[in-house]
Amino acid sequence: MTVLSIIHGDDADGITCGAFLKRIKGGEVYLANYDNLMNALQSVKPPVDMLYICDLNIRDALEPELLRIREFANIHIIDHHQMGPEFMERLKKRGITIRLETQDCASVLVYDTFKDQLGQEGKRLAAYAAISDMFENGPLGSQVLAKLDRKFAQHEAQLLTHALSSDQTMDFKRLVLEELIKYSYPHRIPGLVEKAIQCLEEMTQMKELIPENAEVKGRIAFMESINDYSTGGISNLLIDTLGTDVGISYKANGEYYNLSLRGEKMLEEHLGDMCKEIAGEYGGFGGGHKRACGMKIPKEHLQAVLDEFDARLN
Ligand SMILES: [Mn+2]
Repeated sequence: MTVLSIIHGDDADGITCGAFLKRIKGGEVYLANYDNLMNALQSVKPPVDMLYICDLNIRDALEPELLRIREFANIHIIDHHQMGPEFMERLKKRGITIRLETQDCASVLVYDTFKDQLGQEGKRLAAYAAISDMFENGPLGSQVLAKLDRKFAQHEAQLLTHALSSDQTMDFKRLVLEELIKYSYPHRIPGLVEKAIQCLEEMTQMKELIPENAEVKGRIAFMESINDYSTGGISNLLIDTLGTDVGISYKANGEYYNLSLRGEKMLEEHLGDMCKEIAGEYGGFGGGHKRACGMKIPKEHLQAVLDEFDARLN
């Protein structure tokens, strides 16, 4: 059997999925993200005959690629990103297995699927991912955390979160993956603590830049990403700094804009569904969770898309 795992390589949840799958199934781990998932799938060729896909937004447009791969490989999707019900049905009919639960993070779902093989220490890593992804109150996540020393798990998890947010180089993400495969404690991963502290300083500096660079319209704060700061990070800090219900940050990427949206804890609207809908209307794609999601749209539609959020949320 030749196994390949395509996982979300940008954050602790995705990388933990990769570490779990590597431990149990061996094979290669491909660190993908929402942007290059199509390329990742296009690169899958025999002799791969077992493909896992985790913590990625599997959208309808990827269907032809999945069916191409299905000709020579079994495909298992374990995820917590929303997928269309009809799309899922079509994939299942072709023998693709899907475990999709939106109330827990992907690593907790992978852990739950293989818990006999991953053991008690695997639970510790699943907890880091749940905390990092803010799914620690999920039906399975809360069980995973129940018997752990909560503050210890939280601190390790946030070191991991912050280090990955400050260093998104492939070298560092690969290092984290290799260490998590060994069930290392995050604070013992070389350089990780320093990167985590650096992230706190970068967050502080970003907060100091927000008042003069952001625009507030009713419940939403908007800001174009400046320097290399992640759009998701800025969106969170917009809410944190300005007290709005929603933060939207955007960054040019070739002919497109990438947008990240974040919502405050009590937000009633489902931003992920909104992203999916609006992106579709403007020739892009998007989606995600209720309070954390994103989209990619052709450059010329940026203002129209921002106005659309303004109209829907204000
Ligand atoms: Mn996730």
